[in-house]
Amino acid sequence: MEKRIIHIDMDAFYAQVEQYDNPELRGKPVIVGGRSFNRGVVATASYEARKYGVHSAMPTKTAHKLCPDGIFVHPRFERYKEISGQVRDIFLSYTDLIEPLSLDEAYLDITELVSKERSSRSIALAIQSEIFEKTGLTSSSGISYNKYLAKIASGMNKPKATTVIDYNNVLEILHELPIGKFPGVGKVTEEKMIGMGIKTGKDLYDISKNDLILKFGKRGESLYNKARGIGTNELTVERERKSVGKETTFNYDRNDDSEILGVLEELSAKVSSRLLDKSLAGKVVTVKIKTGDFESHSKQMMTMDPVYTAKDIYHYAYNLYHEVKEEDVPIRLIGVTVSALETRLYRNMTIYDFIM
Ligand code: TTP
Ligand code: MG
Repeated sequence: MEKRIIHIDMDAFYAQVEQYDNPELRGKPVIVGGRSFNRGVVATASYEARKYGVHSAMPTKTAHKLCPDGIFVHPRFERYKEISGQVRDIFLSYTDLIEPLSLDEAYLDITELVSKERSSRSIALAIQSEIFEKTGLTSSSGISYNKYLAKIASGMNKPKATTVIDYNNVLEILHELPIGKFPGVGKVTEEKMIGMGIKTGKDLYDISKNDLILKFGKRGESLYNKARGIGTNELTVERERKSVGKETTFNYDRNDDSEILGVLEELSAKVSSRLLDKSLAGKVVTVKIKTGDFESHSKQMMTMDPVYTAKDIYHYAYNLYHEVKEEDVPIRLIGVTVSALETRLYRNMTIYDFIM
């Protein structure tokens, strides 16, 4: 069966996070990596710095030479992980069929979400704009009928792009693609291929399967397929979820209990509907807040019985909120999570349904 796979990849991920967190870096050549002049290596560079030829894995020393006015920043992995988690939660609100490849990229199988009214492109755009709304960061996506084509597509028009590869344009795109842009063709293979006169997808396409197997061993067949748009569409999906949570970041600090509790009630309802979807219930409720100066605090509580209704989750969240929120300390973020999950045997029914 034909599938719709999206590959999403954040634009200049580490550098964009640094620019988002430090507005004075926006629009400037930012180079994230080891700052040691002699031993440092560039992790990534903002698009402004890329204009000078700076790129990932380049020695910091070379980057200094190419871009003397570059702003060199040390990576903050915890922060990148945090944002990666936020992006993951957005993905999960669309589908469970997610295969993360690294902190900043993942495959999503959205086959089931596509309909006459909702194209795969519009789903990708919706996910990207939600990522932008919630994290302030731009991403690029590629859509196709298998994984490696989706990945090629997401890299084609970066940054801020949404690109589709389909049966009608696949060969044209692959023929023109530089050989090094084929997933799985690393630096070493790329050089070997260029040495053999294989510079583009078309050059690869023109070689027989036997010749490829002779020259590249086991990988020959996969290369033969890659030149033709043939590849797997099966995602290696993550393990079961261990918790379901939702959070909201306010656009200004808030201190009004009734206002915040209104949001907490909405978040509880969202967590509930996700648990209902999955026939799950959980025995631990956690409320997390972040104060105006970004201190995180959380409190959790075991429930009497596994909870999943909005009313029950909010009941615990309400009490936890009053334990964790300090008077006169405004907050920036509030979240509620249900964990220690178990499967409910009777889908969407409570014990009361049986009594009545
Ligand atoms: P990439 O997605 O390869 O690169 P990018 O997000 O910086 O830029 P773009 O996708 O727009 O081309 O990698 C994601 C992050 O992984 C990157 O921000 C930094 C880190 N990284 C390294 O630390 N070393 C590397 O060699 C590469 C390629 C990435
Ligand atoms: Mg990226």
